[in-house]
Amino acid sequence: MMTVFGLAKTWDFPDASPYVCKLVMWLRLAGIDYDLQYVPWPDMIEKAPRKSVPWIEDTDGEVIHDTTRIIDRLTEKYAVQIDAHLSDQGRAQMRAWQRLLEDHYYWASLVHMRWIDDNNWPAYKEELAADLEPSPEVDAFFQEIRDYLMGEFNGHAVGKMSTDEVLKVAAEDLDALSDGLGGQPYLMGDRPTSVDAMLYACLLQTYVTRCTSPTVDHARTKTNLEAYFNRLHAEFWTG
Ligand SMILES: N[C@@H](CCC(=O)N[C@@H](CS)C(=O)NCC(=O)O)C(=O)O
Repeated sequence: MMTVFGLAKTWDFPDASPYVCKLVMWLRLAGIDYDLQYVPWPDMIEKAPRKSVPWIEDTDGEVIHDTTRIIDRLTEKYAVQIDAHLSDQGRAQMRAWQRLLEDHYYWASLVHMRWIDDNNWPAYKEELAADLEPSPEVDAFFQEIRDYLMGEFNGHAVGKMSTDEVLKVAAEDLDALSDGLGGQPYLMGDRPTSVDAMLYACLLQTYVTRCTSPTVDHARTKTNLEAYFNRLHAEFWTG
């Protein structure tokens, strides 16, 4: 069976990383069996081909990293049809949603509420370190990772914004996603497509988080997004 390498089970997510959640959801949408194995820090940095999760090792030994590359390769290798019905315009629209989710919402919402917001960091760190014996070394290690993530956040466009601005643009993303979804069952219409995997992952880590944030409060006002999330969750995870 294909192995997916992730970071750690966190709260009620299959993995701390939204990208791992995206990939395992995509594999479920595509009907491909997988085994999720965790490679927590610091081992992940040593073992991951690009120092980030997820990566996969397929049954034939092929190793692939980066969710978009993994999905493209598996689509080709196993003739996965979930996006086959999309027109060129549909594919362009799907790409734009993907970029909004991965290059914007991920930072303005998910990274911000867990890694940057001082109110949520202690609880998140406690969860990340749950399997480790508490010690000053463990504290120092997670502070180092937080500093690294803060550096990445600051180097990103939203990192230049005030907290109020970050919360505003995260809310705008949710508004756009809610309006884009409208009353459709899936983001691209009547059938699930690859982008539903990342939308599901982002909403999972927004609705099922233990962080408190105006972004989470705003997401709760988007009843069509919450209903979409609950439906996919029931269909593919708990059903
Ligand atoms: N473009 C990559 C992004 C993966 C990514 O950013 N993973 C994060 C976890 S959510 C990570 O491993 N970060 C560690 C690092 O950047 O060193 C993908 O689609 O797989």
